[in-house]
Amino acid sequence: MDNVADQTFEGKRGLLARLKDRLARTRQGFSENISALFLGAKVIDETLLEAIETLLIQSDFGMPVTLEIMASLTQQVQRRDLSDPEAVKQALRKHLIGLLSAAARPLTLQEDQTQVILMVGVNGAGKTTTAGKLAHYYKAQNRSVMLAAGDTFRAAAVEQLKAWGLRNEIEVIAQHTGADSASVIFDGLAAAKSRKVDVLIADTAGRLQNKKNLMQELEKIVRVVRRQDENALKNVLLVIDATTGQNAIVQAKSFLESVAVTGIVLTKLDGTAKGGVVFALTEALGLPIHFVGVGEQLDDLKPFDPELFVSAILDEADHAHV
Ligand SMILES: Nc1nc2c(ncn2[C@@H]2O[C@H](COP(=O)(O)OP(=O)(O)OP(=O)(O)O)[C@@H](O)[C@H]2O)c(=O)[nH]1
Ligand SMILES: [Mg+2]
Repeated sequence: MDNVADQTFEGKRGLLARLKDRLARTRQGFSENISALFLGAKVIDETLLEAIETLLIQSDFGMPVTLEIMASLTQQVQRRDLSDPEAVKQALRKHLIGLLSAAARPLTLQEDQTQVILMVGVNGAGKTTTAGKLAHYYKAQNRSVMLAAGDTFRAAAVEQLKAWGLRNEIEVIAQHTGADSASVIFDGLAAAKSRKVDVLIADTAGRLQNKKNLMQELEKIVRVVRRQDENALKNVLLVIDATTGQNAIVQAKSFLESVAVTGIVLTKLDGTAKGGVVFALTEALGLPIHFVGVGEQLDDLKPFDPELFVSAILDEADHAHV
């Protein structure tokens, strides 16, 4: 079932139930602890606030975000705006949604021309898988999609992307291993334009001989595509593996130095107990989070929805707030 259909069919309640299911690890790491903490607390005191702070740090929210949240909660407690632990939980919820709201932005496609979505990121982050899932996402919205196998370095990369092409029943433009990556994507865009395809999703390598080579290759791809059609490349998506925690931020910054990244896809949220990394990334990079990956199947890519996400990690009942 596709995203668009299941949003209208199941409604937000069903989506929350499914997201909570996929975020089971974060629920064990963060949600269950926070639920227990609020259930156990009778009054607001230092112990409660310190326990929240510890949990935020353990869940990879990062120091800047943790300190900001704690300052806000403490201030509200001192002003006597919050009367009981439940009010603290609601204030936390509101604050968390606020932190993410600016970052949640759907990835919109132009109507009138073929456009390229370039996937970049370190090896193993989930670029190829996300390219396959994105193709499914846009096909479900009745957009025509092609894939370009821009990872010409890793031996099995082309076959892996072709498998996603088969699954989606769409064309994959590819050359042999060792071919010039920019030329594959150039061919892909030429083919996509001549067939009036809406979107060409271009995979790239996550590792070359060294980091400098990789960055030069990505710069060349951007240069070549822009020269071919200056309006085609509106989206360069940095794919980040959520399970790498705070390391993800360091890696992301090194990409931002070379490539004009426009947004983030955060993968493997189903595999981490530390969903707090979403907040740390938002604060550190200031880039929109377009999608989150919550599994390895075709429909395991979801547009990022802060309210659903916060409800899922605060382990709220499925009927609450949605
Ligand atoms: N559980 C889970 N696994 C994922 C997700 N996204 C990707 N994976 C898995 O992560 C592994 C690496 O994914 P790839 O798509 O091959 O990563 P890549 O960035 O293309 O890696 P390179 O081609 O080596 O640069 C695969 O086993 C994927 O199935 C996700 O959202 N959840
Ligand atoms: Mg790959």
